[in-house]
Amino acid sequence: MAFADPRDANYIASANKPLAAVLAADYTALGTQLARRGVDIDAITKAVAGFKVAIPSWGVGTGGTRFGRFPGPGEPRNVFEKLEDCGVIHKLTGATPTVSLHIPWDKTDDYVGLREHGAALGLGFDAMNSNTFQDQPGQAHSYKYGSLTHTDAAVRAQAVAHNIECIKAGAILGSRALTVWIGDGANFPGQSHHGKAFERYLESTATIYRALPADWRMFIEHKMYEPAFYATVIQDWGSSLMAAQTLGPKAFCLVDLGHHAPNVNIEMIVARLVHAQRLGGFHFNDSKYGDDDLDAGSIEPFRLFLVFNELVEAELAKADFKPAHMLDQSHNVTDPIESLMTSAIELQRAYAQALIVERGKLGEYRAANDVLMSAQTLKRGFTTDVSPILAQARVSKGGAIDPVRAYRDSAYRQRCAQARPGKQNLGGGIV
Ligand code: RM4
Ligand code: MN
Ligand code: MN
Repeated sequence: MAFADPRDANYIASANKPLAAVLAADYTALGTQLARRGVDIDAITKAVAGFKVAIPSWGVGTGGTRFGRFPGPGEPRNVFEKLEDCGVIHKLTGATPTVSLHIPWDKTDDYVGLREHGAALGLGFDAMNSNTFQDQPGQAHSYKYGSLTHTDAAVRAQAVAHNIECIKAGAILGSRALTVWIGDGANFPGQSHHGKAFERYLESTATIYRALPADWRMFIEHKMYEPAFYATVIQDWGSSLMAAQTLGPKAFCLVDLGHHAPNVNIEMIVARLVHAQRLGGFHFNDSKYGDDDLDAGSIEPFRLFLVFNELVEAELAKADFKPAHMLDQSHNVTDPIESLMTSAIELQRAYAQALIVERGKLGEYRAANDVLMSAQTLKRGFTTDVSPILAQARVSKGGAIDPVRAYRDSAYRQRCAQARPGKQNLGGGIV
């Protein structure tokens, strides 16, 4: 089998060549269509080309469920190899210049080397993620009954110290944010005092907060349930917002799209957090039932569009509005590189669809209480096929017109399968 390096500019150019004429024709046709709506296609393409989303380091390996894990060929065996796969995603899509690390999964004794490895691949580092939802070998205290909110002060101190260690590692890497998600909660009524657990959370996170460098932010990630199945300490955006407002101006809320009850109106949550000026960022993924961590836009693309519609409104109202975009997905049955590239593109799609909404008209229909035309005007953005804009934006960044095809044709995965002989972890678990 012939291998090619999918990160190589010449390779990408040759992969693009046979597709360029069709793209040019489609782009021109879409441009004409949008011009009739008063929308300048090149301005949209430029905005899409500026869109960035971080890759979760834990996403490039095959995930798993609590029933099992089915490893794919050529999985990265350490954080350095994870970065290489992230480099492929970024070169082909032009949309993912940063990686979000998870400690201790990505722990290394050479953060300077890791930063340099990233720089050589064109990658920087987004938010650091702490992990106090699993015990690690040799750890003094167990997190079985909680971490930052544990009843025992020694366990809380250990969890706080871990978060501070994540900040220190991130400072070497050039990261500027810490994401805190805890699994703390209760499986049974009576197990935990809801009020006191939240107070312990505020006390622990205040210590972490004080360790943040001046230009850092802390993202508080809420999740309704799992692993605590009855009550989770930071279960919703209300708890998250209260915590952020109590902690101080560097604390923000992080919305993981999979962390809500089915049918919850997430775009409303986004609008409220924007209003409170506490929307820190997102973990994008999609889901049907729970925290499924499926590819962004794969189940409910309209909901994703509606979230981006709020973001575009916020962007128009405030030029420096820049929430952190991160993916948080788990790939069980697809090639992680393909899923992550596709997800990054789906986010750009939702962004482009939201950008082309005729907002002037929408405002007029709203003011006149023309409900049907308001709904139609908004939906027109969603039903427009913006694919040529996305492809053109990728080309402008040196990326591929068809990233999945270019990736498959390069046989990168097959090369990894040879170069990275199996680390066969057949146990269950989330990673
Ligand atoms: C959680 C949450 C966190 C992620 C872990 C792996 O459900 O989404 O963001 O770090 O999973
Ligand atoms: Mn998440
Ligand atoms: Mn999750």
